[in-house]
Amino acid sequence: MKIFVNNHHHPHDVQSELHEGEMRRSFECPERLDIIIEALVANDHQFDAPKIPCPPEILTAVHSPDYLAFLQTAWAQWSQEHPGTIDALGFAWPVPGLHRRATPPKHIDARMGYYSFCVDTGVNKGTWRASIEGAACAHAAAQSATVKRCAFALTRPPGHHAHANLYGGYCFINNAAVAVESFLALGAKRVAVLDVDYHHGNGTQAIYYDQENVLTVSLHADPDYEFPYFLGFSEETGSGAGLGKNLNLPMAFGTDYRAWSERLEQAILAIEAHGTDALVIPLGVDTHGSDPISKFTFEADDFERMGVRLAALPCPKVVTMEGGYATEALGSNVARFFEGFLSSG
Ligand code: Q9C
Ligand code: ZN
Repeated sequence: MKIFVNNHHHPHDVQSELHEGEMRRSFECPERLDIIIEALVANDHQFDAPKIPCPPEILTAVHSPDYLAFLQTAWAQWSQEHPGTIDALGFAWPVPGLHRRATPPKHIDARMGYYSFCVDTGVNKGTWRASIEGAACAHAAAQSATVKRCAFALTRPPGHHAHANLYGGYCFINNAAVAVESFLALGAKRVAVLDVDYHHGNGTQAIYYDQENVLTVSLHADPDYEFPYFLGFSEETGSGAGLGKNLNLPMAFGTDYRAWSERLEQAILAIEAHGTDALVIPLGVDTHGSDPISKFTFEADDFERMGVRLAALPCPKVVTMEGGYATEALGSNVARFFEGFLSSG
């Protein structure tokens, strides 16, 4: 299995996250990726860097052109308006009732809110480069998996919270959706996304909500009590041609792997019924009991069990790296997942 690693993530090191009413460094930090790489090196894995950028037609299949243009220029615009600052953060949002104009706003402070959905996600000088390299990793992973059955896009920032025209939840480019579009461009007809991160994959759901050929499934903490709060409920089943092609499996705080894995079997039945010929797995290990911002109770062994179970699904698979913030456990949790995932050959 090839692992496509993002070698341009370090400068995306956001110092400003509003957490429990105070500012702190982001939980989504560069050490995360370094720690995962270290653990995979210890397990004799090797790494490739993507050889080409993600093709523009793949990026624009996932994100709107104005959103991509915003992301690419946000830091330049921000630092011109606010010289000497280290992070760009939105603070005003066009919530319903405040928003009648059809056109995007001009001022960078307004644009930060217009293209985001929460205040936990800062942008800095390195955000665009890190994000676009992540898309290259996801694209390369889909190309590799089409030939060699599976591949891993080892990248940060994560992607599954990013919508077509919104960043948030530490995510900017939806790498899982990039892998979906790359699979489709390579001839896959019926793709599924199985999101095992602790948080609902709201961005991926939204991107494919009305699409019949892409099934989106997410197992996650109940959004009545957990981020992203406004999407991820079980009654969200898709719309239009995509009706029946979105499956949300929300679970209570304290959920352990035994209970979670029963919902996983339900997810797998849906993936089989879809006639899936390529699978994308947004992998978050923030389900671990020691995660500082999450409330499931998985143990290290459980990630290996999960890997074994997912390996049994018979189509080409791309795994994308999403959340996981317990820096002591992060490396071994990801390594254990791949011990299971690759154990049967
Ligand atoms: N200050 C992923 O796991 N932010 N994103 C919590 C606490 C939401 C997590 C706010 C967490 C987003 C990819
Ligand atoms: Zn998460």
